Amino acid sequence: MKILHTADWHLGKKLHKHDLSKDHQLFLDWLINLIHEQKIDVLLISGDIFDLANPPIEARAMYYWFLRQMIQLKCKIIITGGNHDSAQMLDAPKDILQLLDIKVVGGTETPIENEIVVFENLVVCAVPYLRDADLRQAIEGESGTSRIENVRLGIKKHYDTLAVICQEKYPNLPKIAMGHLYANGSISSESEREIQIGNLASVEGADFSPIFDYVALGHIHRPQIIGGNERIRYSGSPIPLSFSEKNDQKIVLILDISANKIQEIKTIEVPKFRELKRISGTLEVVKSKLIAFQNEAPLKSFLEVEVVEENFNPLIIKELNDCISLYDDENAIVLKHKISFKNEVKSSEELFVEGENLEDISEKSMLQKRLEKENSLSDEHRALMMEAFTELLLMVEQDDEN
Ligand SMILES: [Mn+2]
Repeated sequence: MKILHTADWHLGKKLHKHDLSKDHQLFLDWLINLIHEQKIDVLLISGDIFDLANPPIEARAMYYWFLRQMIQLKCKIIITGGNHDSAQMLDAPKDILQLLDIKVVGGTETPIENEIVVFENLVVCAVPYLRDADLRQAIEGESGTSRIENVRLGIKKHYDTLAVICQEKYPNLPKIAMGHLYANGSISSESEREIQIGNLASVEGADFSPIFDYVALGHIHRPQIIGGNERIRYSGSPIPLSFSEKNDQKIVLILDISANKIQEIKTIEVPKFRELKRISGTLEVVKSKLIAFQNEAPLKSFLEVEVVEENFNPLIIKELNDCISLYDDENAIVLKHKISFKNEVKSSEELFVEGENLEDISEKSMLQKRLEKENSLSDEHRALMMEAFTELLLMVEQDDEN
């Protein structure tokens, strides 16, 4: 039996206001072909199908188009909700999708047994992103030493409960757990939203019961193994979702199971449908690089332009802005640009370098910069304010999703 693990598609995602639907379409065409060629039996998508709780119509249409193509391939599909997905939105069509052999677990199920999917000789614990309320419920009556510890305990308890049920009911079958969470030691990029109290409440690889033969994780966009344990993995996102991922090799994973054991875990590279590149230098250098730029991928490249000049000169800023707005090339699109001057005298009040976009600054780094200016605050106070702010941020984001 062959199982394909992927996650973090983020359908509907825009990168600096630029639509990624062509990237997603090319990925899905490629994936359908791969599933067909490799005769995949089960497809696991570990959360963040959509980028937004209320995704645009085009993204929803693409999702259903994909599921429609999959029906012909007779591949079992298991989809779980991520922190970007609305659990209710994903779950809305679940009953009709179930009839088509597509299992959707947008949010936690009651009873918890409903998260267990048995398909031929395989058991899958389809655990979605566990929200604060789910975790509070999980550890009712018992608690750790801090809120951070409680989150970790809540997550561990959820998996342990499933592990006990699976072991009792299906002692000899291979078992896979899905999850959308922040695991300790994982290396994130810039496109994940912080979860679990600002990533403080991380789950350890060792928190997953050894009865799980494989843990198919989502949330972190770089593919990686957790805690040196080959059986606990993030597949990462199939397409780059931020410039920080421009050099990452994107992958999907294929597990080969026979004799009720995982025999092999294969990494399949996703082709690069679009290049993300940074072009930097003085204005003259950048201009000539832009003219000479050659594209090697099917879609136009996305460029990040960074001009560094010696001395402050407003005319250079204007010239750069004109150059960017007039740049119309069949090879590339400039998504963002900025300029800085090495010898610029900055006023102490100035928080941002010239040309830095507001959308590039996270809410937390904004507060960080503000707190740095408060000389009367102790480090402890600063840390407390940051923690409270992180919690508020999480509440606002979760509210957005519902
Ligand atoms: Mn994600």
